[in-house]
Amino acid sequence: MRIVVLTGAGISAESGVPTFRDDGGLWEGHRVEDVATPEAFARDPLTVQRFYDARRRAAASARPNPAHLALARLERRLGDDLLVVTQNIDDLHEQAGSTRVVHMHGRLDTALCEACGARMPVPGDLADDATCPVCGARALRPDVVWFGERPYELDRIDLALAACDRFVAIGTSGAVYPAAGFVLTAAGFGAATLELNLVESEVSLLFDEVRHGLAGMLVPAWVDEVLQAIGPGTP
Ligand code: BV8
Repeated sequence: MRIVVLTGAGISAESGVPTFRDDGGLWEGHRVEDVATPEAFARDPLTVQRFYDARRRAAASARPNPAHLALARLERRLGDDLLVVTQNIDDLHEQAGSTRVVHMHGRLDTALCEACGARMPVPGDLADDATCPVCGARALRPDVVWFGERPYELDRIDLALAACDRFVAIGTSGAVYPAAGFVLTAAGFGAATLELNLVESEVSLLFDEVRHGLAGMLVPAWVDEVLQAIGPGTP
C-alpha cells in the first residue's frame, strides 16, 4: 500500500509550536505580507530575520508528539511506500525518526545564500548578518519558501501523488496552494483520501473521509488501523 501524508502546522501544535491561523497563531501580530514574502524581506530584512530567528529558537525546545512518532512507526513498516510531505519548517518529523520527509516550504535549520545559492546549517541568528561560508557575501536568508516563491520538490511530490493508494492530510487548514490542491491530484489518480484535522478545513469537502480531533489522538489510531489492515511486515 503506497501512502502520501501531507502535514501542516496542526501536527506540531501539541508540541507547542504555534500554528498560523488559529487564535493566537503566528500570523497574529504579523501580517503575512510583513514577514513571509520576498518583498517583505527586501523591504525590511531585519524584521523578517528576527521573525524566523524567534521561531527557530522556539522550535529548538519543541519535541515530537504522538502524531509524529506514529508516522515514524508507519515508515518503519512501509519503508519507501510512505512519503511525508510537510508544509512545516520544524524538524519534528525527523526528531521522531521519519527519514522520508519532503519539506516543501523549506526548513528553519537551514540558511540559503542569496548570492551563491549555497545551503548550510543556520550559524546562529541570521539577524546577526553572518557572511556566507562559501562565497563570503552577507546574503544569508532563511531557507523557507515565501508567498510567490516556488515550493520545493514539486516534481517528486506530483510523482508520489500519482502513484499513491491513499492520501492523508493532517493538521492543515487547506489555505495555501499548491499544497491544498494535492488532495484533488491524488483523488484524480484514484487514491482514497482522508483528512485528520481539529476542525473543518477549507478543503474538507474534497476528501472521501474527514475525522476531527487532536492529531496526537487521531494519527496513532489511524496508523494502528493501517498496520492492522496490511498485517505484520516480513521479519
Ligand atoms: C506558489 C513559509 C507559484 C515558511 C508558507 C489565490 C488563489 C490560490 C493561490 C494563490 C492565490 N494567490 C496567491 C496564491 C498562491 C499562494 C497561496 O496559496 N496563497 C494563499 C494565501 C491564497 N501560494 C504561494 O505563494 C506558494 N507558491 O504558489 O508559487 C508556483 C506554484 C507552483 C509551481 C510554480 C510556481 C508558496 C506558499 C508557501 C508560503 N509559505 N510558509 C513559514 O513561515 O512557515 S505558508 C504557511 O501557511 C505554512 O508554511 C503552511 O504551509 C501554510 C498553511 O498553514 P497550515 O500548515 O495549514 O497551518 P494553519 O495554521 O493554516 O492551519 C493549521 C490547521 O491545523 C488548522 O486547520 C487547525 O484547525 C489545525 N489544528 C490545530 N491544532 C491541531 C490541529 N489539527 C490537529 N491537531 C491539533 N492539535
